[in-house]
Amino acid sequence: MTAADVKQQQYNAEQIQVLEGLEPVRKRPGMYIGTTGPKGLHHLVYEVVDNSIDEAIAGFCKNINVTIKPDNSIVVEDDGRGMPVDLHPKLKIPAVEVIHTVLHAGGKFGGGGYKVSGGLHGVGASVVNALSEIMEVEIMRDGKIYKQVYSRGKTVTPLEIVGEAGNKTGSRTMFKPDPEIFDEVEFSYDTLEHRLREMAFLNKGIKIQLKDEREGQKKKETFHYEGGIKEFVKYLNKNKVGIHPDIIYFTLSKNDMEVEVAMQYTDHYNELILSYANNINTTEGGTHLIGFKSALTRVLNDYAKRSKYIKDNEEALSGEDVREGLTAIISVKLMTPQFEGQTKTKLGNSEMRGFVETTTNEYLMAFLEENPQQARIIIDKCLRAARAREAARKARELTRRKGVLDNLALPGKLADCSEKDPALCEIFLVEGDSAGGSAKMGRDRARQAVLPLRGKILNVEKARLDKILNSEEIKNMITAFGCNIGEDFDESKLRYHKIIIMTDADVDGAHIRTLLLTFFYRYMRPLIEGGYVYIAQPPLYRTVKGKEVYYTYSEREQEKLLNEIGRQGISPPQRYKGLGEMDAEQLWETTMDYNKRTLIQVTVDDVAMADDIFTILMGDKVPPRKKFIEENAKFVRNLDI
Ligand code: 0RA
Repeated sequence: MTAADVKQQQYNAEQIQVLEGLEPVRKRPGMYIGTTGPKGLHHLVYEVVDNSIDEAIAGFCKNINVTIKPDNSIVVEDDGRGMPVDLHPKLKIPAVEVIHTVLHAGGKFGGGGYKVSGGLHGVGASVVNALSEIMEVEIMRDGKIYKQVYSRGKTVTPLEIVGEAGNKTGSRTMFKPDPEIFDEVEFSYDTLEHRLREMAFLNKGIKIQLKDEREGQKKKETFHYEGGIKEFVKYLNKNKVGIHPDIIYFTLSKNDMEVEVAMQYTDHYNELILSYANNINTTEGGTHLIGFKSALTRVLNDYAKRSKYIKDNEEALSGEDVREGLTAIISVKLMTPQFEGQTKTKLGNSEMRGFVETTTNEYLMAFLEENPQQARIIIDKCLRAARAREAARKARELTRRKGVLDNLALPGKLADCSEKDPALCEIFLVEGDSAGGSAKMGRDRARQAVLPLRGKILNVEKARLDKILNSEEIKNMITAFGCNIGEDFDESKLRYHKIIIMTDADVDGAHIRTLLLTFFYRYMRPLIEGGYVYIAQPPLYRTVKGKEVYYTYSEREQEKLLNEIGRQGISPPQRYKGLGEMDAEQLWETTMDYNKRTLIQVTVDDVAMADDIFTILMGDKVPPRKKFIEENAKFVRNLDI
């Protein structure tokens, strides 16, 4: 092949992409926005908002308004320069039309700029057009108001001047998601609120307003944080107690890279470190996080040794010790982020590691030296963590030596299954010995194991590991699962690929479920992240009419059933007070039978939110817990994280 052939081929490829337009996006939306479920739906909003955020980061825009309209369309307005309207040199159509009708044109608007923001998929406005039944853009620029309409990826009207703008500038985008594409087109205020608040924290000074104009849910909030991620840390710690007064904050820009860190220690035992690259929550971590963590361990050890808090012959603080109770935000911005990992949320750029590490080394050391009182509080906390960890290690070693955590010594209360392939096995964690007995009798002995739990399990939110390992119920679970906990967690040793929590459908049941989830979340998080944890759905009512037996799972379902079969000639419906009232056969039929049961898979969409929920539900501040339960009372029965 000659060089000319290669050129010709590239040329053809470009042509084909332009000619194809946005049809591929409509054919395979999942490739561009991940899913056509609620996540993908909300992603459309973020794509549009991201463009305005970029305009703000470039320094031309202060205000962004997002409105949910009564017909479930979205309007995003900004007071930036207004999208460019000049003709594209090659395509001979207005730049704004290129942005909205050509795939991947979102990255650059013709100038030399680059997108700092850019949603997870970073696909831009054209994808939003492709997946909307209607999209309208209005631009105020050069004293005029321009308007263009698109639909399902295509241009509907040419760019027109529709009015005078005076000296005002800005962009307004309206779109309505296409019901042919999305399973559900209803926007959630809470979901948008969460992401827009996060955006406002990450981009200090920008004012983002969210308004809901739908009937019955009218609401308006403005997110505006001059303190940026420093205020983010304060917000995350609102239900905890900060143990030193200042939120440590530093930032540095160099060679097209920018890092910003805010951190504060709390009286809690768990760490909450959120990392971002170009405003994207890197839940799988990456080089920036590694750089931060190693600097943190190093600086605190160096300082502690130099200040004689740790003597020469004493052991150094571990990474876990220096992160206990820490709330931190690491936010980096860079030109060409490389996102890796299963969900493309792991930053891969190797240059970032050294940059974050050196910056953290320098600024954190300076903070400790300039604030010896706060430094002392922090080092004290780390030393206490180290001592507790040592006690826990000894406790664990002891239990190991006694064989308690060995595969050989499965708990006596466990009725194990005979199948050995973990992928085929499940374990039911059952509230109470009586329901445990029924579950043991009713189960499929080949693939279903049963572990009865007696009473309330220990609240791990208020205890350190050494105490946790003294709890009989917790030890039983650890041994039964086989995968150990914390640093020693080993997914490959997990003995069941479904861990099913089966508790009563009442307040106590909900509490036990929350205690279990807290334990898994804090000490076996990969269990939840790997999708191994489920919640069983036992029925609320058993109704007999003639020879037919009906089971229903909610008040509403029961009402519906009674309306359908009639109220005559039925034995008074039996409302189960607990699992213990079901016999083995009933429990199998309703809750354990693979073909009939419903299981809810527990997922963590949002680490900060989950941390918040557990802190509130299990922590020691009573007023926020009361408030949370009042606000969420209707959800508590079905709480997953
Ligand atoms: C002028 C030039 C460029 C972008 C914009 C204005 C602009 C785009 C958007 C999208 C939403 N709101 C907006 N406001 C302004 C191009 C910059 C470049 O390519 O360097």
